[in-house]
Amino acid sequence: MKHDFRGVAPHFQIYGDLLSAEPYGSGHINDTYCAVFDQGGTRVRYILQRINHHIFKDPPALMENIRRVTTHLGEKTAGVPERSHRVLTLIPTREGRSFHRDAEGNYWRAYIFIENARTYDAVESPEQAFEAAKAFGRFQKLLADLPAPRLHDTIPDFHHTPKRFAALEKAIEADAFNRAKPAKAEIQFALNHKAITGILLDTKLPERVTHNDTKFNNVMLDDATGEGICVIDLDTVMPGLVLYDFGDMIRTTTSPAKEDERDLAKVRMQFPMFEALLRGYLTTASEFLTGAEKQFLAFSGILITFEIGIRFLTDFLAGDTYFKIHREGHNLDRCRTQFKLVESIGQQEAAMNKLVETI
Ligand code: ADP
Ligand code: GN1
Ligand code: MG
Repeated sequence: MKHDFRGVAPHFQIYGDLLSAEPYGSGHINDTYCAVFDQGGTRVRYILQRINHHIFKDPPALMENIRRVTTHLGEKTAGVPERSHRVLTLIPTREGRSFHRDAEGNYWRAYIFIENARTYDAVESPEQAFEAAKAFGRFQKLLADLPAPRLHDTIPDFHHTPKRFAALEKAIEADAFNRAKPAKAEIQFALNHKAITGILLDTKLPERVTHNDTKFNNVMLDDATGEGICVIDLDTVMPGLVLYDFGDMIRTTTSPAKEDERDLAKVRMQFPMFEALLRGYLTTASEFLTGAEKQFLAFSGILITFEIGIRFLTDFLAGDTYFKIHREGHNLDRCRTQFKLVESIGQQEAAMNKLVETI
């Protein structure tokens, strides 16, 4: 056991007896646990999370963002049935704070468990793509009037692709783990695409409150109806471009393969998934998107997939210190799927743009 997650639960305003607590989910960054409590004879689950403070350097600021965002979402959905199923709800500590700091300096938070819904690591149908995009679009819409001040940047320059590219160049040059050789083809692919990195930043696009990590397994789909019921993983909610969010939806919701699939023949952008994604997103986002934003919707998929690809490649070259890995070469495998997908989206970009124009 890496952390005393059982010892953490009593610090939150959760009543009854702790029955069990086990690691949960497949995120790359935080440590997530499901804690089960007996409350008067009923088993109630909660989510406990240790924030990765090596990656998120200012957890109190991050939690201030999450508190503000979840409060705003809660207010905007007041009166909606099953609100705590549709919006993440933080459980305060016994002192009324949004996080608990343990003796080792770890930061913890607790959430109401969203029951009768689940996340998927790979998309299974166009309906799922539609629902995920609709939920993320609604999320952006509900946060459009978040009162000032500006949210904290929980990771500065998170989607600054040219800076991500510069970090890759540094890792290639250092080659600290002698891994440039096995990654030769991927490094070449990355270098060949350097010119696309600045395209969105060079275009004047509005800054909005965005999620910034809209991968498919960060939205919970209702088990019974399939509805995109709740957007989760709010650590990176901060000022950004909506295209970062839509790009990451294309990246994770149009290919049938998992992010770490080794059989690259399975990796491809499926047009019907893109169409469903676009239609789902526009049901909620069309009322605020500008013409310039619409113009880059398809391209955002190429850019964000490339950006995450170079981040995996950088981490592989630098010795796997950022993303959790579960096997040797895991980050290189992930990079390969991303680059294969960049090619596949690129081949269909013109048709994707045409579709955007017709909707
Ligand atoms: P990470 O930043 O590591 O990706 P997430 O916040 O996405 O962490 O949580 C990891 C997984 O835990 C999610 O993919 C989801 O399956 C599950 N999860 C997170 N929050 C909840 C919640 N409130 N209710 C139910 N499941 C959740
Ligand atoms: C990480 O936390 P998780 O697993 O949802 C990462 C994202 C990447 C994603 C790639 C804070 O997301 O930026 O796109 O992995 N989150 C952070 O799967 O770096
Ligand atoms: Mg996640």
